[in-house]
Amino acid sequence: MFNPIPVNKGQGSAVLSLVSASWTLALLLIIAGAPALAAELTFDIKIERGRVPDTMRLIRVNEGDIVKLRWTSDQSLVLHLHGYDIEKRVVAGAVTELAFTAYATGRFPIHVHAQEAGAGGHAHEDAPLAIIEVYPR
Ligand SMILES: [Cu+2]
Repeated sequence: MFNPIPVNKGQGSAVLSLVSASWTLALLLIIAGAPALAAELTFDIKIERGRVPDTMRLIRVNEGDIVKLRWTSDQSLVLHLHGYDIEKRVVAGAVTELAFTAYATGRFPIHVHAQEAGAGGHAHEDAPLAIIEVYPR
């Protein structure tokens, strides 16, 4: 009579921990579900004499991703991400982060605006510095 009691206790707690483990797993799947769909992506991009290395000129992300572009440049300049219409001043030698959520799909060029350019100082006839491609999910 005294033997089955500790055995039962052991089985009971094993079942309980199994149940709580599957609940933990279910919760983890629910919590991880949303971030698994949208990634947070950081790109370090170096501008030298107004140019980005060819390997970094095309940036591919997916719709909904949180995109962080970390720029460094040997010259101070202003970046313009078209479509999203974000302008960022990059000061030579400092890291400047241009962050956005890729809610719109398509192909979006990043242009350099001369630092001293006023409201009308676009120079879009130049090839883009880099291109962001946002793919639909
Ligand atoms: Cu522009």
